[in-house]
Amino acid sequence: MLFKIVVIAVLCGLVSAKETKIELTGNYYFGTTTKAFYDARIFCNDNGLNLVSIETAEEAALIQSLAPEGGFYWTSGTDVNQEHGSFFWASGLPISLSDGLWAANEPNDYLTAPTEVSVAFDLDSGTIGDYVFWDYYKFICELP
Ligand SMILES: [Ca+2]
Ligand SMILES: [Ca+2]
Repeated sequence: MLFKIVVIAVLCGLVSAKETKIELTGNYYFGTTTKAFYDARIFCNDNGLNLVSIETAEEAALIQSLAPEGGFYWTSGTDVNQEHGSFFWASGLPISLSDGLWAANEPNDYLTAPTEVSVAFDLDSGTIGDYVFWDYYKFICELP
């Protein structure tokens, strides 16, 4: 009997953990804590979302207008499983090096990082840059 109660309690815990409701702003969720890139990606996926793909300058401006605060935010952009320095959004679109979203002198970390690098969005300047994936930043999730 006690065993059954424990099993039920554990199962309920698992279910409620999966059903964590996070409040979206438009199509986005602005994470308030900082996480390493892969932990941020897992957090979004566990909530039925993806890390944000900022495909256009218009979307960058929209995100700036919706965000509750400035700072650096992880996006879905990464060169993992690609040629080093070849960046893609989770949506599948490539992030061209001639893309106007890149900050001056970015991307640059891919030139020296021993592993893949990922893309963070600087909300204050509206630009992106590459950073090592173990850096801690806030993050933005987006509805798939
Ligand atoms: Ca998007
Ligand atoms: Ca960089």
